[in-house]
Amino acid sequence: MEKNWWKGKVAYQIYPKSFNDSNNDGVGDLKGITEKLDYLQDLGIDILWLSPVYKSPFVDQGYDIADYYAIDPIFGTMDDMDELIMEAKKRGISIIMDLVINHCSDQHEWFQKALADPNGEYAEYFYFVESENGVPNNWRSYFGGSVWDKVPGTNKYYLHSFHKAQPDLNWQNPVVREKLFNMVNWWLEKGIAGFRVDAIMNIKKDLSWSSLPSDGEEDGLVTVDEVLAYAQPIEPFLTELKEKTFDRYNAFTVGEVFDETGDELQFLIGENGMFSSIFDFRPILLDRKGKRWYTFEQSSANALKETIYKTHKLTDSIGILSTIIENHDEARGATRFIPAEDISDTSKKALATLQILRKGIPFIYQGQEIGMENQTFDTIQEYDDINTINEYHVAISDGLTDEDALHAVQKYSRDNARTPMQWTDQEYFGFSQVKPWLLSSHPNRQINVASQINDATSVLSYYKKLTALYRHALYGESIRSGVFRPVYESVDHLIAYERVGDRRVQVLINFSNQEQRITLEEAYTELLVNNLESINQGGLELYLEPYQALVLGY
Ligand code: ISL
Repeated sequence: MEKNWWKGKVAYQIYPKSFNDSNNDGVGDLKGITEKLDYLQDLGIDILWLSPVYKSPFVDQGYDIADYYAIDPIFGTMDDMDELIMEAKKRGISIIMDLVINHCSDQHEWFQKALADPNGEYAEYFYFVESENGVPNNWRSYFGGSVWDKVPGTNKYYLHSFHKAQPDLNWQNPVVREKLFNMVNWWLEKGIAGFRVDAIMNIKKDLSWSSLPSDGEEDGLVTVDEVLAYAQPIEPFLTELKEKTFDRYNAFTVGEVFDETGDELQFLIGENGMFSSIFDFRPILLDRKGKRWYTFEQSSANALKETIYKTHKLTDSIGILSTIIENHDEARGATRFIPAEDISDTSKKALATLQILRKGIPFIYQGQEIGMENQTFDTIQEYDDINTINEYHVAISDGLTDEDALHAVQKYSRDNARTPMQWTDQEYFGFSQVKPWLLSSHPNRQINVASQINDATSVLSYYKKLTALYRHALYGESIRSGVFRPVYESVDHLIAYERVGDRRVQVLINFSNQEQRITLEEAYTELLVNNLESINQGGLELYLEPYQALVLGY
């Protein structure tokens, strides 16, 4: 198999609980995914990332793994998994799993044994730190509160960067590393093609456990995120992981890495980098004004454009990014990136064009391809996600009214993207015959696959047009591997770039509700894609309608 077989591919993320429920228990499952492989093939998907399907108590929806070698019964059996891998392969689709190895579940056998004997060998699988006077330091977990919880019956505390049901694994312990590596190889042996690697920059800890100045919130704590800078070096762990596992199988890996600096890119995704690719979270992070969801603000088209240009400038000579507009942790891209009054099929198609044709591996998140938007939940009780519930309570304790707190979490809740995939406009969306595990108060069921699949003008059909360009006889090579080059940079709200390989493809996106005029430098050879029915052109003068996107071949 070719070394970088994954270059120029199109990927899709499945959130298994919410994709397709084959046995009508209200929860999606593996057989449900297998049933939809033809749909995915038709969409032009090469790589399928499954969010965790391992055995789990689902405190954090599967990102708390109780057994790395077992499929959770709500998803089916290991036979179902084998069948999915095989059926996908038949359709030219590679499966990648979610690799969650910073932490496991408190229900994992290792943690249970550690609790049973807090001085025994399994205690060394975790960070059990002795402390006489309360918690060892002032670090705040990602989901709120201290990262420390008491080991019952001792004066020790265990570390959890995320929820208290997600104890961090002790990567300092070579036995733990070896067991994790064996597990990774076991899955690769099974025939999966690689992994999306969860929260991987958290595996190295600052073992001095020093407190840091509070980040200014009332609890006097500091987010564990800030501590990562002191947890160095991480290289030896990542190198060992890569050499003992991924490299041996020529696996595709995409790291969940945030806030990487330009200097780190070579190490992360360069020629001999730790991962095949990492996600480009920069467009998503644009909203992060202040620390809490209630302080976040929607970014502008110009900010988006600037970030994208900068990112490619910084990265493209080094490695390949994986691009997203949303995922299971984020708001829906349409709602995040398009001003509410401008959301339409046209603007969704414009956003799609921007992401899918950038240089990189586009990851389409389930439902994105039909233009699913944020969901409305009327009360905090209707939410499932632990992060949402935490952000709501923080907002309340910071003095927001119930209404304002709810408003903030509505916009950024992880549940926005976790509701069932909308296959039809039926009561339960053709996802299930029974009430799904997560349901918004007012589902926007008019957005569904059935109504779009045979409509040549639908968002879904448009996504297919974009992915088809990856296989285009004349222009495919440029889309798959051509250089990214910004054009018409100074034109307000116009996000425009070329992909230059054997041929030249120009992508022009008017990301605004105002008409835009530009003068083309030369006549194009072929209009490859237009998200509107017509093109308003006089000679080289081009009038772009609001949110019009054009893909021109030269
Ligand atoms: O979700 C977030 C913000 O809404 C992030 O802080 C998130 O927790 C972080 O990106 C790590 O995410 C990953 O690991 C978590 C899990 O909850 C997320 O679903 C996963 O993507 C812990 O395993």
